[in-house]
Amino acid sequence: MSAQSEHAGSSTLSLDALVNLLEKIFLRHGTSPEVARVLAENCACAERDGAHSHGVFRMPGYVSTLKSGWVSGRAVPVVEDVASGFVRVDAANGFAQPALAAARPLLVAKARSAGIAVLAIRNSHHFAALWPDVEPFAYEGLVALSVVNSMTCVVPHGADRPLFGTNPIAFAAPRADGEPIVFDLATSAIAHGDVQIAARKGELLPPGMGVDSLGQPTRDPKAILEGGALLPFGGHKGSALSMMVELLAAALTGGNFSFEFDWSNHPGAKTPWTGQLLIVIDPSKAAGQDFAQRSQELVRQMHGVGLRRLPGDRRHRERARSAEGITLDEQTLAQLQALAQ
Ligand code: NDP
Ligand code: PYC
Repeated sequence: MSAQSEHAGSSTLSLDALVNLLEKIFLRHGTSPEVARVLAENCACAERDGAHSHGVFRMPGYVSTLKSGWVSGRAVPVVEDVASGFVRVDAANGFAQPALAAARPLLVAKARSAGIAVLAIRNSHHFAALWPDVEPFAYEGLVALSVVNSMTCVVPHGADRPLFGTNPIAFAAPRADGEPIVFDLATSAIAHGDVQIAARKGELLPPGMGVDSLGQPTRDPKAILEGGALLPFGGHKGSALSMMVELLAAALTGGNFSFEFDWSNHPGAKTPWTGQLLIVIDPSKAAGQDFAQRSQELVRQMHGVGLRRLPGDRRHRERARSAEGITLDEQTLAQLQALAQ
């Protein structure tokens, strides 16, 4: 397939062509080549997998944030080997993904030797989907869990004002005959990115996602974005998980809680300045049968009781479809090309 083909109203790009275009945008806005590559791959892979709230939709936000001086696009993460099962990274006010990339070899070596290892990233900005951070570990036979906190926009269950971020949790585990088992979910009823997309399209949200500036339930995404707030998923249960994410991703790493940073002096800043935690486990150290066989058996049983869709199935279907190329509408492609100029 050629790098780009055109159809009425849309263009289809190969993954490489999209990565190259996004990389150009990051470089054009002052990031180092290393940061540009990592973020471009992350964002292009989200688009490829149909994770639209964190695909190319995010590029204008990355650009306005870089322009605002809020984040350092040339940060060099500082990796610290602090204990047999603990790695710390100071992302130096840069993005979390390059910090993870810098610490990854040490983290994996520790997980394999100690059976478990923690990576605590602080002073970092995460503006992306979380599954790309955990899925690669499962392809290497490891189990991985990650949490990241974001920006105050979620009302804790039982409270009347926002405090928590949308705080996602992602998990990945290998399985014997198939793609790894991966889920990645915001602890808010809906991701902030999806509220922005609904507002742009002029669509109403399902009930129970958020409140307006007076704290009244609303289905209007604009009312949520303009002074309103989101609710946790699952009432007190999602709220407890969101609290846990604040503790693990911020308190434990040395990063900011979602309510602790103030970007008001940086108009255009969109990336939360927080922290991220990863826990990686080597299941070969565990008792019992091979873990990947056991997870395969669990999936078999789930299918046996009628389950049609595992978390991750939709993404992998989209990924397979994107082997033919990633389709962008003309307006989106033109916007990306303009950002690269
Ligand atoms: P979704 O609710 O769309 O999906 C959550 C998970 O559930 C996914 O693993 C999804 O798999 C799976 N899933 C969805 N529907 C079903 C179903 N019917 N049956 C089985 N599994 C299902 O995601 P969210 O809206 O909660 O989050 C969207 C993204 O936003 C995430 O990638 C998250 O990391 C990101 N985010 C990032 C933040 C940050 O600070 N960086 C903050 C908040 C969110 P599949 O993917 O295959 O559909
Ligand atoms: O979609 O909630 C979200 C989000 C916050 C930060 C990055 N994405």
